[in-house]
Amino acid sequence: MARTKLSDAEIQAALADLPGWTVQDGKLHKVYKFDSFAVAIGWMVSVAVYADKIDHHPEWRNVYSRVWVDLWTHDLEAISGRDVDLAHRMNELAK
Ligand code: H2B
Repeated sequence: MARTKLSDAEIQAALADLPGWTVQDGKLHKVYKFDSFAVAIGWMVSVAVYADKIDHHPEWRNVYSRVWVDLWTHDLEAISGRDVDLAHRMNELAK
């Protein structure tokens, strides 16, 4: 999807297909819980490789086996299709 601002309706439609994701403070938000720190970091590295490839980078915070993620497009100060793409990839890589 393009890096263009999504409408509220488009965001709600996208969330229906993104288990665990919500909108919080205007950003796509999810907290991932993994089996260990090593698994969490491994997932973050996999996500980081993809994020850099598509030039779209997450805001996130790791504590032990949890990762708090906020996705939004700072160039637009909005949620865009690229955030939805990255959220899908994060869920896929967490399976
Ligand atoms: N990541 C996110 N999440 N939002 C952006 O607006 C953004 C980005 N812009 N990664 C990119 C980098 C931009 O700064 C570069 C120049 O393409």
